Amino acid sequence: MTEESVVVRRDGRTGRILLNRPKALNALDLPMIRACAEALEAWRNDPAVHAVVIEGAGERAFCAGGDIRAVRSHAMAGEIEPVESFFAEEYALNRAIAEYPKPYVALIDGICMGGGIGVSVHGAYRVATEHAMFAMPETAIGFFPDIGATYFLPRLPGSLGMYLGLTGTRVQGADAVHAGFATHFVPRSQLAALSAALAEDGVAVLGPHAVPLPPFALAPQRAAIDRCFSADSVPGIIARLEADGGDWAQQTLATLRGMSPSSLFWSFEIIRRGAATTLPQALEAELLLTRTVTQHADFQEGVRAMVVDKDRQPKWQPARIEDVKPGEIARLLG
Ligand code: QUE
Repeated sequence: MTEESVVVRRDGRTGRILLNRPKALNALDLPMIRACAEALEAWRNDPAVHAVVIEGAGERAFCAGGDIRAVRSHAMAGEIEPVESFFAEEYALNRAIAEYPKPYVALIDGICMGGGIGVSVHGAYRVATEHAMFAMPETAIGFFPDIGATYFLPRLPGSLGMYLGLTGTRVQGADAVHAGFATHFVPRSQLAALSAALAEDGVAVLGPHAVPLPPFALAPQRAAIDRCFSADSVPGIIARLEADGGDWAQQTLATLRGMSPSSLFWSFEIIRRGAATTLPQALEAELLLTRTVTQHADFQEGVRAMVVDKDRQPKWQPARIEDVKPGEIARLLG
């Protein structure tokens, strides 16, 4: 017997979507994306469904991302069609969530990265527990922050989004509300009660279940983040971090120097452009970039090193930020 990778059901006034591939940290593959999209369409005009609630199975993850391993295999085999379908349908789902006419609530109690952010952050309500962990770590695999991240990252406070998108820094628990990933902070111990209350009474119960936020852990770095990550290029960011010279700046430099240099450039550029576009335009630009980036050596090497072989020793080409040719990046972005 095979378990369903997405469990769709009605619960009181809510439609429920359970991402149910806990051994793969609920990472989204194409059948899961289609199941989510179909559920949303079925409930769109169903008067019995007042709100949609999405959650992840298991203790560890809401959703760790997309099935990037399959994307790499297809890309390396020259199979363009399944790669295109995966991203096109994933981004269409992200847009459908943003434009959904009913309240959409994500309950995030664990890892939420990449594609997991795509099926949560565009909804009206995102509940984070103290175990929630948000990150956009794509520069570590030679990819870029997609799923509409090029729209929402530039809309986070100051240059926080550029910082989080280039470094992949993790944002945990209540910090997710401070940063703008989540809207409500609810303790894990209260999540089952909240879930039941949502089914009974709808989204009005969210506020009363939320608890006050502790201070933002990134508050001490906010000024330096804005100063360094508002530079007008990747080399400009590097120069400002080098000029800063403090502990945070040195750690951030070391992090950036581990990422795909090419990926830093194309991610910087598409996040910068996303500040001035609509979400549909941002998703369209992301889809265009997937076509070239999935053919790039750094994407294939990055997924190999971080997801397939897990040696965490990617060999980037070029290996140094200083050796990236801006003209080649511009060509990839079209
Ligand atoms: C950086 C990433 C991803 C990653 C690891 C990184 C990513 C992604 C996955 C992932 C996680 C669990 C799975 C899976 C893929 O890992 O985007 O198939 O089961 O989706 O260091 O960007």
